[in-house]
Amino acid sequence: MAAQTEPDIVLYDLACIKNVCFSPVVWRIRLMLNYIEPTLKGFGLVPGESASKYTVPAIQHVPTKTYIMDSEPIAQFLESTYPDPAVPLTSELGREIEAEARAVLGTAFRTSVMPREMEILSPRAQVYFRRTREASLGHRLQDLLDKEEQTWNAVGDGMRAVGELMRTHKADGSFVLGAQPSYTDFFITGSLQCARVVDEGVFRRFIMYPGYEEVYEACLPYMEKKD
Ligand SMILES: N[C@@H](CCC(=O)N[C@@H](CS)C(=O)NCC(=O)O)C(=O)O
Repeated sequence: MAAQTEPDIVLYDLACIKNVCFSPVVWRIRLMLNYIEPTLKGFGLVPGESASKYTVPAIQHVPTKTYIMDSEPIAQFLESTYPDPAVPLTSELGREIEAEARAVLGTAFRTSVMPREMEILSPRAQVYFRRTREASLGHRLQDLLDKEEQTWNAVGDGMRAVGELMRTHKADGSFVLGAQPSYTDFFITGSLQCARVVDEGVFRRFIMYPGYEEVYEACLPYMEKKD
């Protein structure tokens, strides 16, 4: 019997000179794929990746020739197509954490990660991202770094509050909902891993707040495959 070489899922990612996944939204889906990998392997499938178009993440589901873009619809598709192991996509606590994290972690992230990620994008991607990001900001990406300390001071209380929320079920385990991962863990860890690939110092700054490192470390088994 011929070995099956065609992947079931093709994940589209950004071009990065470190040749690793770094976009926070792509990491959400990669974490989910790596978590359900035993299921995919059970079907005799091998993973494979390709280049990006439009926004990433985007996937191609090869057996059904389905293309899907954006992390949320991709997560819904994966969860309904590969329900075992389950990845709870929403919970009341998860929604609250994601909304708060978008506001506080997102603000610090945009200030500290966005200007620095230029360094690791492929040269073509860098030109494109610099042009589009600077046009929407109305100033140079570099200027964000002038307000870095001020920004982190302003989000400190919010960062601590999100960390506290993430420890709600700490008696049952390190994940947001306790013993098993949910989409919220991949949401948070995706951003932390992106920060880490871009700049270790920024990553350390995030995990100084209690609660973040626990979730990140609990997700480490699903980050071994990162290219
Ligand atoms: N809401 C989308 C966001 C996707 C997104 O903005 N991806 C960025 C990379 S982090 C991208 O591909 N940008 C391309 C562009 O801005 O043209 C998701 O959750 O997937």
